[in-house]
Amino acid sequence: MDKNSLGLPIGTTLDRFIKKNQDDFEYATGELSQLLRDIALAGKIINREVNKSGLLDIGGAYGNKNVQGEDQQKLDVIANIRFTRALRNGGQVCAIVSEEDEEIIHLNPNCRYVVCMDPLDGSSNIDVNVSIGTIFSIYRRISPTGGPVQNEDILQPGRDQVAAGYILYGSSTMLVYTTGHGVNGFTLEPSLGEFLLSHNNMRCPEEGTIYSINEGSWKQFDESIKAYTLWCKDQGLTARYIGSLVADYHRNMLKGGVYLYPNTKTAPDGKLRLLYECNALALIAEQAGGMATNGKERILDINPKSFHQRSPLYIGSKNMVERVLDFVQEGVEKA
Ligand code: AFP
Repeated sequence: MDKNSLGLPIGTTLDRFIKKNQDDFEYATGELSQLLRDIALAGKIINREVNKSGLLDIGGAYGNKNVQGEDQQKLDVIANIRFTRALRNGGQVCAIVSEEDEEIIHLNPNCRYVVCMDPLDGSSNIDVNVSIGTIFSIYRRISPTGGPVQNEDILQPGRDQVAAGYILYGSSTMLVYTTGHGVNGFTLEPSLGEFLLSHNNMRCPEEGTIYSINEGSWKQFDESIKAYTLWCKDQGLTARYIGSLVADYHRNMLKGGVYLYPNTKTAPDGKLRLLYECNALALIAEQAGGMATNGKERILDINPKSFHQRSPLYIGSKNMVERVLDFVQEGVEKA
């Protein structure tokens, strides 16, 4: 029987897996375990909404713009509401930073955990029935419980995440997460409504053949990124780009590949958000043996300055990310 590092077989329910994980930590209080269960519950609710989005009048733009100035989709708004409600009702979270809200959402000040999330990433793919995802990062607050949450509780480097993960709404729905002891993936069994362990101790191949970048932005790229992309073609690598970070990342983690969202002429800090996109995936990548960098430093070592800060991202198979770095750093030397 296939066993993971906790000695639990494939098919184990997420609940049981979380409980066993908790039992292995002497001083665990169960709060983080409950929080992970709350996130899984919210994920099931979003999954239900996503699956019927073509049937109900919830697809399409909402008419508002989010803090990034992008059109909000109705499902983005629904996912944000559902997640916030699940975390509020679960009672383990003192504050949320969400892609959809400019300000911190303050919850129970007596709780120890902060959540940064993108409730529905890749939302321009909703209306065309293509994979989308939820991304979450969990931090322990620094300021004492009882008082209001401070900026320092949110603006922590990614290496201080206590847990991180994503939910991929794809050909099946998967929850992938880490608490810093490897990465495990759970597939939703829809008839049971349970996430079951399907991918234990996930590892990202060190080398791969896939590169993922929006080449439509070619004219905006630095010369080093253009050179890297040409090198990929020269090597006969395979280009794959969905435009949903979670889906692109997940494929590359399983098959071996690199995802690039560089800084461009029009977006000098790139597009992706450090706190609720890059950090979570960077922790998962490293825990799976992969690598994540902004071209200058490890993503997990960046000290965030603002909630909605953007960052370039190069992530995936270790050797492939290192090769991107060679090009980027050579470009810096030439400049
Ligand atoms: P949307 O949520 O606006 O679709 O953005 C998705 C995303 O943040 C990330 O999931 C994609 O990898 C990336 O943006 C795609 O950006 P480009 O359209 O510029 O390639």
